Amino acid sequence: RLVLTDLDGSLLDHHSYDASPAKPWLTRLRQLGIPVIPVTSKTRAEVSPLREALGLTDSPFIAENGAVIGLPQAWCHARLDRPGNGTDGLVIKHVSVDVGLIRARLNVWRERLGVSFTCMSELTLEELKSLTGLDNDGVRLARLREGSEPLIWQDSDTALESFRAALEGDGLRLLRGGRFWHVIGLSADKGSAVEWLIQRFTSLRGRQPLSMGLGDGPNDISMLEMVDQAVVIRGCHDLPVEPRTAALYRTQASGPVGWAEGVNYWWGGGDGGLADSGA
Ligand code: 2M8
Ligand code: MG
Ligand code: MG
Repeated sequence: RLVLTDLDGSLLDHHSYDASPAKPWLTRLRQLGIPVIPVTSKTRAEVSPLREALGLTDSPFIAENGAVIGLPQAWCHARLDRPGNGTDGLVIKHVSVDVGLIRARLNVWRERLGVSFTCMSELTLEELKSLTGLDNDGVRLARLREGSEPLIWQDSDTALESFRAALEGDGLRLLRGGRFWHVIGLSADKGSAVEWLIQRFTSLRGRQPLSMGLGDGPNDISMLEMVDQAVVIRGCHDLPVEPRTAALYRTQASGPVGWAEGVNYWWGGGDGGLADSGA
């Protein structure tokens, strides 16, 4: 089995970034050897201390909405991966377009279309802190981007559609996160990265995993459509999250309380639960 999970607003509380209510399930899954894989808009630099704090260092992770994939040794393929080009012996795969190119194209379209937005890299540290509730260290790590740029849209919905079309011509797309729009390469999203990881698991273990996915935002839909069992966690804002999948559970609670509710729904007991499966 595999758990693939969004962080902000899902495993972590949208405001406090706390994961405590999910801890009993995290411990149980670790004891059973079931990987819990972060699939997030956050950067590799942000994910690294979180993996340590949440006890997820044996799991791979997907950062920047699918633009960056990190693999621990046990997930590496002797023939396909060059050994440990990342910190902690991790193999890092960059899937998308380099962030420098994304920023350059954003500046071109801002001028040509005359639209208004502010990129995360243009916000002052103080602005970013008050917008996200992150501390000094948090915003510093959030700005270390490799394959996607978050931005705050400050123009009309019509202008947003022209902007979206212009970006598509460049091989770029817009994804909606909790607070920001994220600009990323067209080929990258959470769903494609999750599909890639599930294939990797299957080729290493010689069998398909049963996969559960949990998320609260529109950028989680592609991931939720890729897994066997999906959980939509109640969001803090009214964003439509409508994955096309039959095996879907919507939680009553939001954040990590909803996360535990979702895992409990699918794997807590009864048919398909962990108690009678031996994982
Ligand atoms: C951004 O991501 C969230 C995820 O939904 C958002 O769009 O609101 C990212 O920039 C991430 O790196 C950062 O940690 C987070 C902080 O709230 O915001
Ligand atoms: Mg989220
Ligand atoms: Mg997210």
